[in-house]
Amino acid sequence: MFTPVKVLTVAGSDCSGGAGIQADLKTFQERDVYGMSVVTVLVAMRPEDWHHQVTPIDPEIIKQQFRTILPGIGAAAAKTGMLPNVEIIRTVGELFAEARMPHLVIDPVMVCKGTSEPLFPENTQAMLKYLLPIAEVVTPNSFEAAQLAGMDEIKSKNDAEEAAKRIYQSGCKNVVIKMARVLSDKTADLLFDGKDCHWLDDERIDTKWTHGAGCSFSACIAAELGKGASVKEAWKCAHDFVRAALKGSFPLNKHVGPLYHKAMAKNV
Ligand code: PXL
Repeated sequence: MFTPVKVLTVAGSDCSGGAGIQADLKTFQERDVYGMSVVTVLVAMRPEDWHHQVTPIDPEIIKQQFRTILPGIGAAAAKTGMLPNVEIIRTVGELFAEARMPHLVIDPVMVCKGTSEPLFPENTQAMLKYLLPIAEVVTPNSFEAAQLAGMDEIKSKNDAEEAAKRIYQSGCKNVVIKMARVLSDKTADLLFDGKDCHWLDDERIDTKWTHGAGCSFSACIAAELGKGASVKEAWKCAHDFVRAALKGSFPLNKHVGPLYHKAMAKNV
């Protein structure tokens, strides 16, 4: 009998299918782990302008879903995505602390592409308090990293290293900062493991269809950690997986376009 590695995402539903739990479950499938989900928020988009309408789920219902999986089933690793308010961040943090989750990846989602204003600034403090201390890896983009580090902006690799060191003080074991939009025609990913800064440098992939890249990246790290990879191996795998999927990304309509999650497997 085949028993797959089981991995959990605690995240929002993006009904367009490109980000959130939908992206996470597609990533889990591609990385050959069994995916499970706890839905924290429902996101719908207005067809005219793609304005995001965000409906948080009652924390009691989040608890019911969570307990179905932990302790009800068990999971080798987990990730979090969009957690829309302080109460939900605290609830999820307490549930994971109680469950003693061995491999927890925190994707500190603060904005959706296409919406410029931060979702809820007070959430940053709650993430620092309830989630980062129990995280094995935290995966902010440059905007989220600046918020978590209390810096104005991240404009260079030096800024990113400074932010990573500050974020590390919150108790997480590893900080990954995605620099996709910062370095003119280049892109780079930083991993700070508490001792050393490691960089993966690349040419930027020229596409505007990047919806769900961050979600898929953190989901891939969680899947690989669940299968027993080291943090460095999981980070490199996620970097390659998302780059391949970005090369195959496509538009859904004039507003949004997701990654092609099968790109790596099909070698397109
Ligand atoms: O890409 C950030 C993100 C995460 N989670 C959900 C989303 C979005 C952006 O639309 O809808 C549920």
